[in-house]
Amino acid sequence: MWNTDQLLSRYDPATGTLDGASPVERRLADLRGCFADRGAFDAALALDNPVVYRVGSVAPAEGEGDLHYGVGCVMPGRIGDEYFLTKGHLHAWRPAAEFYFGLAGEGMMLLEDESDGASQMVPLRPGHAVYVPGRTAHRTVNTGLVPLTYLGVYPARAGHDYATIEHCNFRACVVERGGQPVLVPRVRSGVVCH
Ligand code: PAN
Ligand code: ZN
Repeated sequence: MWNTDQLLSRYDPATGTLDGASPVERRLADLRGCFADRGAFDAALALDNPVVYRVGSVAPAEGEGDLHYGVGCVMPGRIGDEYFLTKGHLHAWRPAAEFYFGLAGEGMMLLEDESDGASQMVPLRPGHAVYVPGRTAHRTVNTGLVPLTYLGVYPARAGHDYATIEHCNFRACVVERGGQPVLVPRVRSGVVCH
């Protein structure tokens, strides 16, 4: 029998955190190479190294069929015209899908199909359930003025492959145009992967 502490984790809307979760904090300096405009990135980092996002993950069990979950919180902000974002990843076990649920704020999920490279953005807001299929790179983008908070649930065996994205980055990015988020091809890159 499991005890209640293993089964229950409480979300605190005031802090955007789950109790019992192991927290990871990513600051601007941790996101080198993620933003399209490297000049704007270097200029921003010269001034400050703010927290861009936090994620707290819960791993109740590791067996086949088990689930892990986490709450992410991305701060509002931009580098040039590109909104603050998470590193993004593919799942190491490629068939692993993920379920996202928006809790607070407003943003987009940036998705990229590994098989054909097609990019898509899907709105993520409170009450939105977003299905991230397997074999799909995913990144969360805060397009609003307050922290974007969301729940993600994924197979325990999914694992995180950050290296593929660190090497090539996403093919598209979410930028502000006339006050609205739009999806555009990423142009300023030092690495040609695609
Ligand atoms: C999420 C992410 C979370 C942080 O829980 O881990 O949004 O993004 P990065 O992992 O890309 O830094 C998830 O997709 N887990 O699989
Ligand atoms: Zn994931």
